[in-house]
Amino acid sequence: MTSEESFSWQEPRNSVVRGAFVVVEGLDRAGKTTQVQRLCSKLYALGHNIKTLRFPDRNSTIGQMISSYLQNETDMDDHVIHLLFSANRWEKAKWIEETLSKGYTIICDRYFYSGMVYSAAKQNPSLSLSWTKHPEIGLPLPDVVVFLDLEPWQAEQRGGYGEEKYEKREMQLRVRELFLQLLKADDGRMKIVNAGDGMDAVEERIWKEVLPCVEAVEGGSFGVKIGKFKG
Ligand code: FDM
Ligand code: MG
Repeated sequence: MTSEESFSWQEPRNSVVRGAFVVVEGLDRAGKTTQVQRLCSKLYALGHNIKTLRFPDRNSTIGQMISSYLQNETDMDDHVIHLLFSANRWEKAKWIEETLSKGYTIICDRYFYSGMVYSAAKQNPSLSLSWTKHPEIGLPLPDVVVFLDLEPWQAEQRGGYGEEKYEKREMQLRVRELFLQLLKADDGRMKIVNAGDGMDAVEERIWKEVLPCVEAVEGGSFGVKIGKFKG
């Protein structure tokens, strides 16, 4: 049973001011997919209305172009692939806003934080971290972002590593540095979680960061309006 099948069809069971927009970020093989599923199950068991999302969304036409690039089947200019990743989010922007307004909390596996740091990590001189932000401006802003932090050497020891384009030590080291740089400049919505230990410990840490935020947003403390990324 995938998280998509188990969580997407129910009508909202609880009436809330709006759903929370929760993003889980991290390096490749940081355990995001497992943790997203666990988080959804726990929230759902408590009666929250939940939907999941992941980027890249490989189902759309743009998503298929991205997938082919990641699998080294096609090559593209660094700016072009960056803009496709961003377009892939814009395809879902309206759905995100409507779904949150209906009272669903969305748990999202990667978002524009990945978009920015993976592109900037390529060290293309005309593709700085600040350049990468521009196409993301105006996208729905998450209420909380959990960054699952681990050292690239730990990720490498996990199954399936090295299959896709960016799963290389040098790249992952720069991605991690850039994630940490974003965290330093952040307004407090990004939470760093040590993801180097066992799955249960990591799950508990994520829960401590996410549950209070979900309860506050659903209860109305963050207002009805969904924020927009300002760059
Ligand atoms: N990735 C992901 C990007 O480079 N930009 C983006 O905007 C997003 C959402 O795609 F290496 C990278 C990160 C990762 C790859 O992601 C595929 P998954 O989560 O491993 O499927
Ligand atoms: Mg991957």
